[in-house]
Amino acid sequence: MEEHPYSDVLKLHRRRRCCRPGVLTALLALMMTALWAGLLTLLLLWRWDTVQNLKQLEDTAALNISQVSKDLERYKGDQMAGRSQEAQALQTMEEIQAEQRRMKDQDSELSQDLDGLREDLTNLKSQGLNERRAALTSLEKLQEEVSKLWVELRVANARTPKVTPGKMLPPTLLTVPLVPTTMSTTVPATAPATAPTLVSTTAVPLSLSSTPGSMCDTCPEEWVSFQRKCYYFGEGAKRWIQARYACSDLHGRLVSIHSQEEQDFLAKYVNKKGSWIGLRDLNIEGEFVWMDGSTLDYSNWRPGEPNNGGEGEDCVMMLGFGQWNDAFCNTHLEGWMCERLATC
Ligand code: MMA
Ligand code: CA
Repeated sequence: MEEHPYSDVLKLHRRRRCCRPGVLTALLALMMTALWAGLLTLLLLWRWDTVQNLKQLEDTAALNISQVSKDLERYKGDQMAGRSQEAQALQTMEEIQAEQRRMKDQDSELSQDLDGLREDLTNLKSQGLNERRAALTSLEKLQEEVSKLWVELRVANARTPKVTPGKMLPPTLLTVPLVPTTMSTTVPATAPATAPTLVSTTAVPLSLSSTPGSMCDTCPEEWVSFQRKCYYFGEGAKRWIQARYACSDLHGRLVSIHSQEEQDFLAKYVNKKGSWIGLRDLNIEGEFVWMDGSTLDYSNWRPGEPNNGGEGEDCVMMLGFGQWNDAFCNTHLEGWMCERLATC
């Protein structure tokens, strides 16, 4: 407890009046002591306050440090988790890549298998085609034989007039399956008594000299009848050989032209950009032969043709206006003309 300074002075004053100088000095000393004590107390208080503040600061700092270290740990934990996730993602990616590689391998294996299968299919197809062609050729030969026999039969019938014309040909022969066009159904009026010698090629020319008075003009659907033959006017880009096969697939063959009338009739149906016909000079240059083996007894060449131009021209086309031109056999022509014999 501090005393009011004025009270001390008053007391001093009173004591001055009442007391001696020794007492005054003592009083002064006391006062000084009290003053110092007060100051000391103040100092101590200030120091205590400071210490308290410091302590508080220390606590806060410690708290902050622990908070920061906790955050740091959490951050570290997060980082670790991130890293492990990253590693996991990397692993997954590697797995996906490996899977992709495996799939690629499988894919290439599959495409190889597919190529193999395709090749097999092509082989099978060409084998089938070859077999079919071989069968067709045999059939043509067979029909040639039948035709010979038929001629012989007709000759024999001519010698024995008892046989009536209706019974001369079994109906089955008139409707020989597949290729009736290749049949020579009659003997020419000037036929010798013995069987005539037929062309040595497998092809048999169409003979139109049928029984006098008979109406042989029956054609399959989409075929046009003209003078006892049926004609099919194919459309669609084809090389000469493809046109030939297209006709044989339709049980016919590329046309042979033997008269101006036939030429005029065909010219009405020719493709405007040209159509393949059954004439070519493949074996001997300049020696044109009809595919049915018949002789070249009529022609309608464009002036200047055949000229065997360019890389060589061995196949004959009818130009859009009817005249003929020898052309490169691999040219794709839009038109091709087939024929077969009309049935009676
Ligand atoms: C074409 C081709 C030949 C033909 C000539 C006529 C350029 O070649 O069609 O076959 O002989 O034309 O000019
Ligand atoms: Ca030509």
